[in-house]
Amino acid sequence: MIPPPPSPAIVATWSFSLAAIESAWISWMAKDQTDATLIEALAQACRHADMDPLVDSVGFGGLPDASGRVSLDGALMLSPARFGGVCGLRRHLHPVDVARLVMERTEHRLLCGEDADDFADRHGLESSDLLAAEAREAWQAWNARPAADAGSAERGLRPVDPGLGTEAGGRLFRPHSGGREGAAPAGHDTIGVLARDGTGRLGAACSTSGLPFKVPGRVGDSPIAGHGLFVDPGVGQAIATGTGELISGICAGAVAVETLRRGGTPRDAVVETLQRVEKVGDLRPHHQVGMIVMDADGQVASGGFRPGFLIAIRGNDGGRLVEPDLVLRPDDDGLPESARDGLAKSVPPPSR
Ligand code: SD4
Repeated sequence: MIPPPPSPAIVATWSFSLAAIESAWISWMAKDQTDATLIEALAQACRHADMDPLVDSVGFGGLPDASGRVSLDGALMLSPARFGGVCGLRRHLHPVDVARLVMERTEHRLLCGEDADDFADRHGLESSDLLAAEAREAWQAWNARPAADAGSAERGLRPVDPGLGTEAGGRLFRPHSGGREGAAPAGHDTIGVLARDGTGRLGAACSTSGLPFKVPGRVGDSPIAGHGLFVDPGVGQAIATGTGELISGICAGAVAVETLRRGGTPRDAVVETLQRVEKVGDLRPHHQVGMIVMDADGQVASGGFRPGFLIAIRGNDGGRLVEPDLVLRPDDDGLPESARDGLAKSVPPPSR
């Protein structure tokens, strides 16, 4: 029997992505399925999140670095040969659009900083101010906090998806108090998107403002192939979100797709990747890693290192939010045993 043609699908990280992939889906499904329309769907989903000031993790609304300036990272990938990434953008709101230009108009894979902004200018992309008023206020509060509190506030920032329909909207970060209620302060995270069209074509993209109040110049996993995303046509694809230092440290995207290549299922790939995170051994209370893995047939699995991760899915049967298939440490909402000094290395106190 001839199997039915595979259905197209988009899956993405965190509940704020649901509106983003819905918008991309509508336009995508109105077009022929080509590389170009797949790329456009990925870029459109990311642009949607970039533009929402209530999403405090991506684009406009993203939290700034320790100097009070926003910097954005992002990437687009169709295969190991068709990849573009960009990091440290300070003037362009849509990293995936710049990454697409890197992929399509250069022989390079990754551009950074001011030169990446200049490159975007030369290709006609508009500059804009990236710092939303709410993000500026969050930075001012962070910057003004008593020196004695340095470390404690950052230690509590762990991405916890409030779900749809809550007042927290796209805000993922809240002080880690052991409880799941309460106002969500400004925070951060990434939109990561995996798409597969009806012909089996794969593609991934991500856009992020990175860690809040990060050391200026810090680059996370999102713009790097094999770290925050990886696509190997015929094998599968993966996207990661959360603490970029952990994701990069184990090359999470590559690990996940290599698990598929060895014959593992998407669930195997998620488990293996999260277990490697655990083996890193320097886990702090604010650390989180979320993974989504899709194989070449379109089977999807997702997982979080700790509770608080949600996945958005859009297919022919509609859009929905789902809990991850597995949480490696389901009861771990408190201090991990490896937390020693409680000062997040990736988010140091201000230098003053
Ligand atoms: C990063 N993983 O830069 C990205 C985005 C992020 O929590 O902040 N996730 O580390």
